[in-house]
Amino acid sequence: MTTYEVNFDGLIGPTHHYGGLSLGNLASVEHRHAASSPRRAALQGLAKMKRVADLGIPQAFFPPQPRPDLAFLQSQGFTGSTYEIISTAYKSRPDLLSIAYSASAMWTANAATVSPSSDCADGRVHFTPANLQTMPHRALETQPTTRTLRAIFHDASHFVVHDPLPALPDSSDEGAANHTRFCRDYGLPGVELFVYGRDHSDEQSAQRFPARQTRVACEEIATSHGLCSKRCVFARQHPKAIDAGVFHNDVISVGNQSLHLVHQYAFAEQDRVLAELADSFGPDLQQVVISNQELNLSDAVQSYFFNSQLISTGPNQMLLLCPIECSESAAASQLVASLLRADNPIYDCQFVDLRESMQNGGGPACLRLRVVLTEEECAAMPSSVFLTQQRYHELYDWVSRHYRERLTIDDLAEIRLHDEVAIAMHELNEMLGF
Ligand code: SUG
Repeated sequence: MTTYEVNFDGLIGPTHHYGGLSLGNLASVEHRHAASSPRRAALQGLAKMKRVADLGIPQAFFPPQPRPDLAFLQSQGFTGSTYEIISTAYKSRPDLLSIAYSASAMWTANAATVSPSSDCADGRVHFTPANLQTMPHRALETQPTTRTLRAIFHDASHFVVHDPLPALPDSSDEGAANHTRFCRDYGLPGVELFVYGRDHSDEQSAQRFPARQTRVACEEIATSHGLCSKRCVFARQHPKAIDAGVFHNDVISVGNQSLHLVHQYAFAEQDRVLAELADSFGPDLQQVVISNQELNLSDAVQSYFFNSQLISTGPNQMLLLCPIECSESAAASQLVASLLRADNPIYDCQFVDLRESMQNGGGPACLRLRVVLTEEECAAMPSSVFLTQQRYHELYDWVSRHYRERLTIDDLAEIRLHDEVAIAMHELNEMLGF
């Protein structure tokens, strides 16, 4: 039976803006309160999805979450009509209004951790929605994401959608952005790498920026998914990397099937981690360590090279879908050229313009959740989640008609924006039949 890696991208929402909400994410802080273009953002995201779909890779999407989250503003003490809540929040706490309007659910690599059925003891696909408890704007995503996953993966004979871990600092979880699966073929059992930034017994934790994932969270997920302990590796992020702006592991390491591209400073005790992975997987795991000399941490974070999508297009054939920023960085371009020359499965590199998302710290890989599914499991999901040619055109048209070309923090105060978004979301729900 054929097994696919299905990419679920987040359809970028109509309130995409630059709130400067993520400490430790350099791009988010740098673009704080700059004007965004929700329309351009969504069309860039759609173009990326189409490009992957056109390669013959199954491409699906999650709709944007309802915004603003009025319940969040009410929980912060704002009362009255919708208009009163929005206008008083804008005057007294614009930061909270920005949180309530955040479109951050677009970065679906943070939606959940997913283990394919071939890795799990009960032969079902397991999902744990991420609690995203470190950042208040991201924590708002967890419940709607859980509902979306349960709606799509509703067939209990194939899928288990767990409750998110408790929203406590000790079980802080950021989903697939800190999880990589290696396998010889998608349908065969794999080795799952879980990456965390904080541990109880950690003395050398990162100093400057928050470490968003804990070891406990990783272990609990591996256990509840029923993974074989011999096929799990746990690794702590290098504190130096976190402090250089590597707030998720997918900013410093990327893996697909039996290829792992990893920066020299991705992990603390890197030699031990790579040896454990090789032991668990077998000698045919190809580990390509990129030295700090080839691409220093600052260039890795600026170019987001490691946030490229490494896509299998055939047996032992991979395409690297890089952010366009990599073509503008001398070090990243040289690295791409040398990878293309070297003996590895990468035969092509394409650049994709996702600048609107990148300016908030989200590259190609942040925008997608990888879900490995057999044909039978695929057939157990509603087909409306897939991006067909027709759906692409419908969504393109929907975005073009409803999204603003420009959005600033001050615009969030307008009740007109609230109403426009409500109309757009209503039309989307009708179109998708959700
Ligand atoms: O959590 N940015 C996101 C970017 C997530 C990237 N995802 C992965 N690496 N997988 C974050 O920091 C910025 C929002 C703002 O500032 O308005 C933000 O949430």
